[in-house]
Amino acid sequence: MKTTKVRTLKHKPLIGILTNLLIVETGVFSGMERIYVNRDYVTSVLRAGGIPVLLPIIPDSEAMRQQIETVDAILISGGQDVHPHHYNEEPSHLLETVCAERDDYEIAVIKHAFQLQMPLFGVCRGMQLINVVFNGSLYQDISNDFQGASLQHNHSSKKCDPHPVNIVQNSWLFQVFEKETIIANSFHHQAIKDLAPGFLVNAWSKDGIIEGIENIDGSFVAGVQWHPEMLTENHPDMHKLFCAFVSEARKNLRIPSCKAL
Ligand SMILES: [Mn+2]
Repeated sequence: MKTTKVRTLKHKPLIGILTNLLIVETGVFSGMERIYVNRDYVTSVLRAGGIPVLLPIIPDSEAMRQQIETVDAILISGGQDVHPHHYNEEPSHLLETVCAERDDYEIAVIKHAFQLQMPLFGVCRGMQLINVVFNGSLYQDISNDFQGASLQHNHSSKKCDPHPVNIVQNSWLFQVFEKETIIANSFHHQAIKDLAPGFLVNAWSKDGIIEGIENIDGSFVAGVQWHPEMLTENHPDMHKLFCAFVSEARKNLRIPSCKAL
């Protein structure tokens, strides 16, 4: 018998997780490209009640549109520096690895998902890329470009000393945490310079780095500069953050049979 594949409110939302490219360095598959994402993203989405779906970088824009229309929300993972051409700057000597193919794909995904009013949440590079797509800019290297950076924002080990982050009242993020200060890990050498129009800062570090943004009007777009996905197992605040994103995705379940429920 033919079945109709329609998701309803009874289903968990599908969270599309944008992935990265890795070139295998050793062994029989040396030189081959792999598609991957850190497992923490998958685990955190599952723990928060979503179904993780990994979305590989694909160069065909029509295929990309179909690809992202299969999910209910997009989680933009961390990774390389965004190429500064995307915010009209030349590369500085402190720019680190970039991936043009990933930039192009993810910029197209963010634009199309936003047109579809699909919830978007960015982590680290993901937040920075959101800011760039909506016409903001970045510091290419905090230590060189941002006067007054006093905290260690770029830890080299997963077991870093976290830095505190102040949450801005009346923001979506404040509704999530219900507190003015949280503790965040920090693995970034870049940061937002000019905030994109239409967004507000919802989190600051004490030395003045933007640690979170959200859009003011319209469909849900937000991001944080730290890596909550690495913390959800032991930090209830970060689990709540993923739950809040998944609940935004749940609102977006496309449900042709909704009225019949
Ligand atoms: Mn930081």
